Amino acid sequence: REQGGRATLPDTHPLSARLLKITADKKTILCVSADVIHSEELLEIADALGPLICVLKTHVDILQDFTADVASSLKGLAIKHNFLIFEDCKFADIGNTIKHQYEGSLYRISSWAHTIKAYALPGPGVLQGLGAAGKPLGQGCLLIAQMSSQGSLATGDYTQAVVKMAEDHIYFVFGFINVSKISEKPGLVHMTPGVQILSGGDGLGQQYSSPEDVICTKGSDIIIVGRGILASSDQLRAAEEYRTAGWQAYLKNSHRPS
Ligand code: UP6
Repeated sequence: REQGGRATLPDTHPLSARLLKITADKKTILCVSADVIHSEELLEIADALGPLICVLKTHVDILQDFTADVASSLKGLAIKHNFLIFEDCKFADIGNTIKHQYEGSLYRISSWAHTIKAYALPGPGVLQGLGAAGKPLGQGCLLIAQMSSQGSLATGDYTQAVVKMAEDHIYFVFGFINVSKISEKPGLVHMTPGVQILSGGDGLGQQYSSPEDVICTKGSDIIIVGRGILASSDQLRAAEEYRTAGWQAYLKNSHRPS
């Protein structure tokens, strides 16, 4: 089933449906990870690369100069270019604490990020806490089922338990952070970080796979690319290269749900 078809299945989370529709409409499965420390640069990236991406991933806690205005500008750019905002604050605490972290603090993440991601490690209270704040706003959550980093402990039985938790909470969870496809439910979206056209690592544990490997061999849906684009002297050209590589891999992918 093509992305647009998956989007219309009855048990597909509205956010999955929206994301799959964006990928089909814009012909892109590229999520850019805008890991920069200045808000102005973040907004420039969002505006310049917005037409090429389906998701913009932020790390708001590495910004040196975040303000509420930055969040509203980001929201405006997400509407202008039709992408989702994914704040990559990795929540892992008891439900009550992460509810505060998600809706409160300086960042008020639930008011501007369509999705966040969480560790399943503390148990389903994580989703109760985040869901209490995010569900009424129409936001969703990705569960970290596997990690791209070397020696990750999120493997085997742990990964299987995360899949079960996601499938039990599809009212709020709409997908995974994963290395390879782990659920057959077409409404759950698989998003993979650690992507560069040239494989290798960063010397700090990150491991890279190519868009073709991630999509065609591992069966994922979305490629998350940070430094592969950000470190380029021509970010627009690099983003176009990743958009094309990702979309060609998507078209070739025999694993895509049918
Ligand atoms: N990220 C990973 N691996 C994971 C989960 N998240 O790399 O398992 C995030 C990092 C970073 C981005 O926090 O924001 O994805 C990858 O950036 P890079 O492409 O520059 O390595």
